[in-house]
Amino acid sequence: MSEEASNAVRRRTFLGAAAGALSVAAAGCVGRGSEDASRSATERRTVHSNCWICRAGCGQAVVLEDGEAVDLTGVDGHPKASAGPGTEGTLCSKGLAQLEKTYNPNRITRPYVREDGDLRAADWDEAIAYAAERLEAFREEHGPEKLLRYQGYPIGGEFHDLLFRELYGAPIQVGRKTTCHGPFSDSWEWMAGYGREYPDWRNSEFMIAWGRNPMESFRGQWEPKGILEAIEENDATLVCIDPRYTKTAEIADLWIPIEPRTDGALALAMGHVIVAEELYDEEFLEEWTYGFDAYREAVAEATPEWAAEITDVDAEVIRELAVGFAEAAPRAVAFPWTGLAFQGNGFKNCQNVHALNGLVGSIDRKGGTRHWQSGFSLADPFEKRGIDVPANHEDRPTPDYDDYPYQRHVRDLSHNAVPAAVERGDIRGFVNNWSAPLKSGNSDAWADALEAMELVITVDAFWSGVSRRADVVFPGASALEQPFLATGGDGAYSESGWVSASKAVIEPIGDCRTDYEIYKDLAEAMGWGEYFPWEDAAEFYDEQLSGIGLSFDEVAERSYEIVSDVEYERWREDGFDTETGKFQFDLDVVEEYAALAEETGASTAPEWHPPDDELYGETTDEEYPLLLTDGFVQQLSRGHCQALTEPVAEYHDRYGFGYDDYDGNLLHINPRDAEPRGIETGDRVRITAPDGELELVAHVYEGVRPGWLFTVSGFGEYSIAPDQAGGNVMTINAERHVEPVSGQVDRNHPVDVTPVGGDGR
Ligand SMILES: Nc1nc2c(c(=O)[nH]1)N[C@H]1C(S)=C(S)[C@@H](COP(=O)(O)OP(=O)(O)OC[C@H]3O[C@@H](n4cnc5c(=O)[nH]c(N)nc54)[C@H](O)[C@@H]3O)O[C@H]1N2
Ligand SMILES: Nc1nc2c(c(=O)[nH]1)N[C@H]1C(S)=C(S)[C@@H](COP(=O)(O)OP(=O)(O)OC[C@H]3O[C@@H](n4cnc5c(=O)[nH]c(N)nc54)[C@H](O)[C@@H]3O)O[C@H]1N2
Ligand code: SF4
Ligand SMILES: [Mo]
Repeated sequence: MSEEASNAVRRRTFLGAAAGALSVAAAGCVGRGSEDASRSATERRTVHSNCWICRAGCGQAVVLEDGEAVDLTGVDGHPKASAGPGTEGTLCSKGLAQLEKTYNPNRITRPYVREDGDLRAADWDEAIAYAAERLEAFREEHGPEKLLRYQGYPIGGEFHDLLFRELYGAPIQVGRKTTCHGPFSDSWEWMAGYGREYPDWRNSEFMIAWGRNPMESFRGQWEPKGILEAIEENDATLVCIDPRYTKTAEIADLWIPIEPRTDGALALAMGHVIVAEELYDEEFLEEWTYGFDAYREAVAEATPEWAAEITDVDAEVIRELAVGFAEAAPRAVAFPWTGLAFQGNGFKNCQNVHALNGLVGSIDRKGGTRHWQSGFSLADPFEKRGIDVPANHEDRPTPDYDDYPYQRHVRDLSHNAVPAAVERGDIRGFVNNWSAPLKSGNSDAWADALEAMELVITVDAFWSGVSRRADVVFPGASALEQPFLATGGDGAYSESGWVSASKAVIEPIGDCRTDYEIYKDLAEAMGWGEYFPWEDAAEFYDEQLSGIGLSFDEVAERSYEIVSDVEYERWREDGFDTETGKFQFDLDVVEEYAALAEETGASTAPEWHPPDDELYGETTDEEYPLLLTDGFVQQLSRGHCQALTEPVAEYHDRYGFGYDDYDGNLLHINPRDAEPRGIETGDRVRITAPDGELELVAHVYEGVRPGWLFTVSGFGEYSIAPDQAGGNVMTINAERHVEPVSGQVDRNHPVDVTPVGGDGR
């Protein structure tokens, strides 16, 4: 390799992340080396892959040495790894940690089956035969509808669906909408008619990261880079609304450490100003919206002074924020995500934030929100081969959804309703693909439920609360070990659709297998081999890509391809895919929501509901005066990197924390809450809540709002962290912690904190 090329692969970190590769290579865990790689065993060479840690799929160049991956960098110009055409490709520190992940000594590298109560190692033939037999017996005894499907962000998710939904016939999956984004995406879908929006940061002039932290929790490098470019080149304003001082807050023009869960009130007050001062987009409102009268009525009394009392944001600041946003529109975007989605009153809060974009007409417009669409369709490999896939999951009996109205009207099971469904006997088995559900909601009840289930099958790379309780554990291949295909209309190329593909660049470690192989082998053992005729996933992807005249090999060779133009303002031609064909401020026309509202008394109109201990989340009181939630930092994923040394060390370094004695998550607590409780940085503290308690180590810090506590998810009991270090906040979560419209887990917990050990405790 030329010196220039080898230098090229060294410039690699974004956001100051440390390099993590070398210590891994030194650890001596060597891959077997792929066929391809072993031919050039004595050379270094660079091949393409895609990072899948945060499921963004940043294109990466992987340096192979003797068949082992030794270095990584982003691919220049890649829609996810760069800021756009001609710009440098980079990976974040989590992406770089893939080397450590791949060669991590704690990885599960062979199948396991349960025998006489214990898990024991098995070979593949035995594990597949055992799983197939147990699945068949389960179906005969209980019916396929008693098997619950669950997926994280797997690479071969469609093959899991094919096997367990279409062929086996299991109708129910607990999806992302009750663990990640239900309130945010349901409200958007009902208002704008499409499931996902994304901010057109790069072209924006006024960006509100609203309960979002895109400088740390980005979906590909294009997001933070787009924001930085918008600031530099468009002189854009960035506002961060977050009770935590994040990296987004650090670079923002305005940081608003709002009183948690009052976001909907702030949004209504901004709407009040925009309506009162007639700063809205008149043409858009008249021609393209439904329910503006209801909106006008909802904001009539919602003055900045009213909201100031609720939100702890100065009325003048609210006015300035509203005017700045409206004046920059349509190049203005207010974008919420998990900060609002994880609230018990999150649906209403998201509805009110989305409404602001409608009010100023920044819908699918340059610099506003963007419709997540690719502008092209791939071919259907089943159709190409004349394979008629059955839909055995259809018309299966579903459980009796008496417990919660959202289950009757909006979606099947919520994550938090699973343990009760198991207790009732509605669910008796579980197939899991790359997910760690025991950090996502009522985890103690979930752990008991997994133990009570008759059959648990999982694909995972590490020992987690699920894999430890499984009857069959299949060791999955990581991103470097699998072929990959992603398509997107979200990325650095705001006006283009793209595909990105890569081959497996190393052979799976140990006895690990790709997702496709696992599901194909299982299907064959169950008599469904005809539905998996492809040699490997690469062949399947190749047939998909033939629909746009590309081959898998050529895209993998180049890493990505721009394949379509995606115009803005598609609604001008197509209208909105909603009940009224328009952007909807009032959701009374949405049948499922109207039915739910009638039953619960929730309004479909844009309103704000405070937490009320009944429907919309719990309130703090004298016994539990502080509010605790968890989330992400740049260095870690939700529950994916906690087994790795480098990302955890980088996270601790960031807060100046010595990590020799403690490998877990830190409890960020404001000095005003810490001092009266005698808590100092480094102290072990006990968090008590109505439904349990947990221990963490305190980090006393001005960067969280008084009265509010924050930690990082994915540590502690049931996690993949070595020795389950740290604390799992979801051990204090309970079935009732659910947002009432979407069924999403509510992750806001009233708690108190005391130092461990002192004062007789
Ligand atoms: N408490 C709490 N819970 C949350 C969140 C939170 O902030 N706090 N966030 C929520 C959100 S937004 C989301 S999207 C979900 C995500 O939740 P999940 O989809 O469950 O994702 P992860 O927790 O990252 O866990 C992924 C699992 O994949 C495994 N894994 C890692 N690498 C590989 C691999 O290469 N191959 C295979 N086969 N397996 C692998 C890990 O061991 C882990 O068990 O979590 C939600 N749950
Ligand atoms: N580093 C990293 N990046 C990721 C992921 C990851 O695991 N790690 N996961 C990916 C996934 S699955 C997702 S869903 C996205 C999520 O992307 P984001 O939604 O941007 O993720 P968070 O960092 O959780 O941002 C939510 C912010 O809301 C704040 N918040 C909490 N409560 C409130 C409140 O009441 N009001 C307001 N206004 N703010 C509040 C939190 O302090 C937090 O900073 O990130 C993606 N990118
Ligand atoms: S943003 Fe980071 S973790 Fe996510 S895909 Fe890109 S490199 Fe991987
Ligand atoms: Mo997520």
